[in-house]
Amino acid sequence: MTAAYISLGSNLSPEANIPKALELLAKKVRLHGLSTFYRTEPVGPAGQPLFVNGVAAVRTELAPRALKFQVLRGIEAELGRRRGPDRYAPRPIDLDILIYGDLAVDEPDLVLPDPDLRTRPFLAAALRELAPGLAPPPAGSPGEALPELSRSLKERFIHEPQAR
Ligand code: PH2
Ligand code: MG
Ligand code: MG
Repeated sequence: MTAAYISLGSNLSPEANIPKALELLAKKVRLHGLSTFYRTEPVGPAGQPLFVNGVAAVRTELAPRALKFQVLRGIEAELGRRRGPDRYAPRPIDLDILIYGDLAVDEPDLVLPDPDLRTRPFLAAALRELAPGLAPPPAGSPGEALPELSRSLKERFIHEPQAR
């Protein structure tokens, strides 16, 4: 089993799509921790809806490429995401591997740890809650914490003591 950390982001009906994504994710990996979820300003072009972002702690037997291209991309497609040329297009759900064990990978379609951890304070802050030793110091504010949503997601999806 490998410990991995997966980021969730949505700026199309996030209150519906984040729980749906967690439900599907929990069928494929052991989901054992959830960070606070934050409402965040869109990174990139302005004029998009605000995002909700958070991080899940999981354990898995899946190799990183299977986790990304079969499981995470499969869930994104199931929730209606269609990938086009605009990598900043609003999306019902985006699932990224932030950390996979102690693996470092630098391939055209997979970079681990996720370099966005260094530039997006909401990712570093959320990961820090689950794995303080693995997160870079957040460079700036993570955004507005969403305590109600965060609590309800933990209640619904986390059945073991929150552990790393
Ligand atoms: N993802 C993007 C582009 N911009 N902004 C926020 N706040 N959160 C995201 O997850 C995000 C984004 C595409 O990678
Ligand atoms: Mg992303
Ligand atoms: Mg992605």
